[in-house]
This record gives sequence, structure tokens and C-alpha cells, in this order.
Amino acid sequence: MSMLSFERKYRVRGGTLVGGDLFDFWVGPFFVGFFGVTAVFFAALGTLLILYGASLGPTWNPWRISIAPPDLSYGLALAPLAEGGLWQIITVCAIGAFVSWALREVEIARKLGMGLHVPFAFSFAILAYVTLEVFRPLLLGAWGHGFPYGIFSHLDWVSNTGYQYLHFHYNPAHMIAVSLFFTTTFALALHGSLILSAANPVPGTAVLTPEHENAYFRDFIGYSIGTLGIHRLGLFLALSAVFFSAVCIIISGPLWTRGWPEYWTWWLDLPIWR
Ligand code: UQ1
Repeated sequence: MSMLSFERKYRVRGGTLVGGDLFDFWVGPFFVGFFGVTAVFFAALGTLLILYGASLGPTWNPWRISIAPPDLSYGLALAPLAEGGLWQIITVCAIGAFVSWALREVEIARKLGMGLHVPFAFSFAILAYVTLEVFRPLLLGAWGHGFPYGIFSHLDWVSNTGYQYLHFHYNPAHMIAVSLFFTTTFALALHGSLILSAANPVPGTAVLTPEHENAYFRDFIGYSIGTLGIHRLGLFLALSAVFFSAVCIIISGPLWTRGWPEYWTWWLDLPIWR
């Protein structure tokens, strides 16, 4: 792929965390770097192990292939490859690839003199994964509490795990997370529609500016958060949604083992009703 004319200006040396100049080059449009090499290594190894795991299983139907964690009876021990050991190595590969990718983002941001917002945001996605596959299984004492690697099977895991707590919507942290996800989509709808409406004015007239965007919301609700502000708000809402998602699953089991509806009996038990 050819470079856009202005891209050459941004292909700067340095900013690497590891390896100095050794991996400081590009392949086509892609920066390589030490962490590009480790990301490709972990992703390739993990993918091959998934294919090997699939070959041991009963189906090649892409929807139904599944590589399960060890039985609960293995606790936190290593399991034989065909009995969850593959799942364990694949999990290490996944974390290796995700963390490599985050650190590659850090190197690119440093090269360009940017803030670290992109890797910071991606670290929340990694946190969500590690919470489900490492932190919660560790707290519960068995790798078997992780979710399996399969399209249908991981959906079944989510459904089963939810029903294990009777009605997951009564989990207070789940309530906060869902509300934040909805608020994120609302903010993105407001922002996307505002930008498109300013960029697509009455035909034959010039594209409008942030002045008009501010005026629109001041006329409408008496407040405009501003062009930088809406992006700060969007990032905050999205990352908060992920954070409370991690909280909602980590408290399910380690902190609360009954149905979530029962949690709310504290309200009925308040002394003010007596
Ligand atoms: C907003 O105020 C604003 O500033 C001009 C934007 O920037 C382009 C926006 O996209 C949005 C959606 C708003 C309105 C948002 C709030 C929270 C008042």
C-alpha cells in the first residue's frame, strides 16, 4: 500500500520502549517494533492452538467449535492439553497478544508525541478479558470458572452464569454498567448527529463550524459541553461502562453467591421500616 503524501512526515525514529532501533521499522503501512513481533508471535501460536483444539473436537462447524477450560476438579492446577491445558496456553497467548498490542500503541503514541489515551482505553478492554479469565477464576479457586473459546459456547456460558445468580439485572454493578453503556450510545448519537448536521448544511451553503454546534445545544438545552468536552465525556462513559462490567462479574461469586434479587433484601431490612 502506498503512503499518503503527508505520512512520510510522521514516520519518525525513536519512542520505542524495548529494542532501541532494532525493530524500529515499517512493513508496508504497519509499524513493527518489538511488540509487533511479540503480538504476531502470540496471536499466531494462539490461533494454531485453537485450530489444534478444534481438530480434537467433534465438529468443524465454526459456530460450534469450542475449547473449554479444565474441569473444576483441576482447581488452579495445570491440566492435560486435551482437558483444558490448551485453553490455559491459549489464554496465556491471548494475554500476551493483547498486552503486546497495548505496548505497541504506547510506542506509536510516543513516536508521534501524543498522549497515551488510546492504550489507556484499550487497557480497559484487556482488563475486562483478564477479569473474566484470570482474576475471577483465581478468586473462585478454579480455572474452570473461565469462559470457553467458542462462538455459541461462550454465549451459553454468559447465559448460564447469569442464571446461576437467578436474575443478573438485579446486580447493582450490572445496573450501573448497563446504564453507562446506554448513556455512551446516547452521547455518540448526539455527537454523530450534531457533526453530520453541521457537515451537511442546506445545499449550496458552506459547511458549519463548532460555533454553530455550540449555539445549537445552548439554544436547545442551555448548555454545550464543547468539541473537546464531548470526546472526554464519551471516553469517560465508555471506560466507566467497562469498569463497572468488571466489578459486576467480580462480585458475582467471590462476594455474593445467592440470587441477585435477594441482595436487595437489605432495603426491606432497614430499621426505618420497623
Ligand atoms: C455538545 O455540546 C458539543 O459541543 C459543541 C458537541 O461537540 C461537537 C457534541 O457533539 C454534543 C453532543 C454536545 C451536547 C452534549 C452535552 C452533554 C450537552
